[in-house]
Amino acid sequence: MADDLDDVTDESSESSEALIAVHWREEGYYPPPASFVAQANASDPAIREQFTEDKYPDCFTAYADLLTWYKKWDTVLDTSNAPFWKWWVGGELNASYNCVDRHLETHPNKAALIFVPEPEGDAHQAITYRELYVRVNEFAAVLRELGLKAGDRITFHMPMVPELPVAMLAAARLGIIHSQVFAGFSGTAAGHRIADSGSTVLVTIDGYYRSGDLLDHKVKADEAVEAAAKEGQQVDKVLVFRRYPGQYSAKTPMVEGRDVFVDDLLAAHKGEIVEPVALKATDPLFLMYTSGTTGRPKGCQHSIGGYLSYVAGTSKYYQDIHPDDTYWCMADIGWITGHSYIVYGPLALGTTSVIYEGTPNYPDAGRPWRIARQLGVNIFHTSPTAIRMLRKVGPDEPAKYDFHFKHMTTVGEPIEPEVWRWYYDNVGKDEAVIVDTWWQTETGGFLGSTLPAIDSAKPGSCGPAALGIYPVILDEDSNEVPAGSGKAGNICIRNPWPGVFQTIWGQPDRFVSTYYAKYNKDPKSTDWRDWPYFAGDGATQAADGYFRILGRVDDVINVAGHRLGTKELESAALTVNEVAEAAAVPVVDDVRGRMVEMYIALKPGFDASPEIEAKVKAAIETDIGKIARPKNIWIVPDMPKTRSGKIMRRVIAATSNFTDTGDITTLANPEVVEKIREQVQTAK
Ligand code: 6R9
Repeated sequence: MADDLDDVTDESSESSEALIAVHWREEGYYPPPASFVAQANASDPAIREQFTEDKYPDCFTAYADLLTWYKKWDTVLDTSNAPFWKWWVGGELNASYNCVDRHLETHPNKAALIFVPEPEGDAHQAITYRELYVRVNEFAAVLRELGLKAGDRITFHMPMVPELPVAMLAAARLGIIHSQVFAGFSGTAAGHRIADSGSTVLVTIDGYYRSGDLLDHKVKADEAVEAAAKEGQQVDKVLVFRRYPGQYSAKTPMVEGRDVFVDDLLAAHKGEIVEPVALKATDPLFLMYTSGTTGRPKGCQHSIGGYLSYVAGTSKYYQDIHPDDTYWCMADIGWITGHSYIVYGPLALGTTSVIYEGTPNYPDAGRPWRIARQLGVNIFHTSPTAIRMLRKVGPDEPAKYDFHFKHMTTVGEPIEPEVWRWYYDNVGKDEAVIVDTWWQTETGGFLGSTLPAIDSAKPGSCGPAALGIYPVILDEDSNEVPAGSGKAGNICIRNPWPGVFQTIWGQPDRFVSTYYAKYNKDPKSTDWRDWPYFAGDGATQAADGYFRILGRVDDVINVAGHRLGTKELESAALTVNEVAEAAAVPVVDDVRGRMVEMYIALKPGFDASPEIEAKVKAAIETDIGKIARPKNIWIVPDMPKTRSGKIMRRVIAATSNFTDTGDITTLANPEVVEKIREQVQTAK
């Protein structure tokens, strides 16, 4: 366990985002419009009383009852192997059945998914629940033929196309644990995740559109297989979906015996039915990799029963999803938001979920609003980065289109009150509520948010805790930081909830040390009260109980809502021969919220040059992907260090952000700070 304790040490907080948090003043309240309240799933404030601590954990049966079970649970929450919580023990269900089959009785011909390809001339494709049923069954038949069975892992490296949810639901039907890797990640990054999860099958696609370019995606699969092999994991089969038969895939090189086009395999399974397997509620549904302090990504393991009940419940009460809504979450299914709130939550509730292939501002900033108008979207869900971008490039665009949202969400990073108000006024047109939802890959679903018909929204704050979640802000000495004190601390959740991840795949000690060890005083305790969940975010709580999230307190940088580990970035930079030392720090950015700046010190005998910068950039793109591209790379004479030789990221971050470096007199080389400051700040 000790190995990974550095996930939460003081050194980690050296470069924390929370340190550079922008401090906003308290904002006014925005109550929900009466039209929204009149139709909301939860409009009676008494709902909170059903989730108070004295009714915990049984309160969550309201969420589990939204699902169809083969067998009901015997125990709501089993804490005997703390902090590896088990929800709905004894229960049996199938996620694919809950998201697909059961809706055939009530609305088989309603669209489950509407796929909007990026090229605007291409027609959108509505996939009804019945068609989804057929496609999921046929793909499940393919997976079964390959010999995959419950408990095996499968990796998807797929963009935003409907084949991805089909593949996820097909895997879930058989109990195969899926691990979807964001398509923007490099082949090498996918390879690490394949190896870590022990997948023998990779599912990919020939190509897809992104900002006007048709990207060759299959090439990444070849790199991924190679990278996985280097780590000792053999991939036996690569299944390739054809996005553009004829146009593109004719050129796709296929490795004999390993690579197969999915449509060739499907031909043998037309109309085949694969009965959903009754699985234990505590069995894993999927892995979702996220970045942490050490270079190795963490495969967050989510359960079938706990996770699905939590996303169904929060989709109902927080997203206010009704079966006849047209719901569009413009996130990517490669991230947890897409898993929970494009696929599993909305489909469990039997609504219509929109999948958009492209970027928000391609070909122009009116695209999202044209899609909303054309499809009659009434619930819209996106990130502050997308809102900032749309506001910047097309501030008046929304007014040009006749669309009407009743509900809008923001997720993934703090939203500035200015940006919030633009979203409210221009996109919501004074008709929509906004929920600012704070949560994480690890948490499965929302932790902090307003109940939209009950609580007023307050720009810049996510709101109070979600139903049945009891947060607390703790300082480094485990003291509670009181609400209204204006002080920040580490936000923790005092209790387990159904959506919480079960473990880090293959790294149970790291799971305990990263998330639970910091505030646990008795490692043997089986009482959940002894195991506060450490979220890794800095936060304050106002006197009204609303939380404001300030950013990460660990070595994670949240770029446009995507988590990047500083260690991952630094190890990539260190693969360049000339580089002696590397430090990644967060810098405030107008559009992306935060970006990465890399500081590099070279080995003796090398001089700074644009070529070395280019090599560092290329190394990061190869190892992680284009999303990790630094805003700036600074080749500096030396790194500011403590006497024990630790790089002082806090000092470097202050230089990048033009903030106060604090006391530097105890450094081993304080003189270098001034040199770096001059170099960087003059250049900016
Ligand atoms: C869902 C998701 C998690 C980290 C989290 C926090 C930041 C997420 C936020 C927010 C402020 C919000 N974060 N939602 N910060 N306000 N509404 O984003 O998961 O990719 O794991 O990121 O994102 O720092 O710890 P994930």
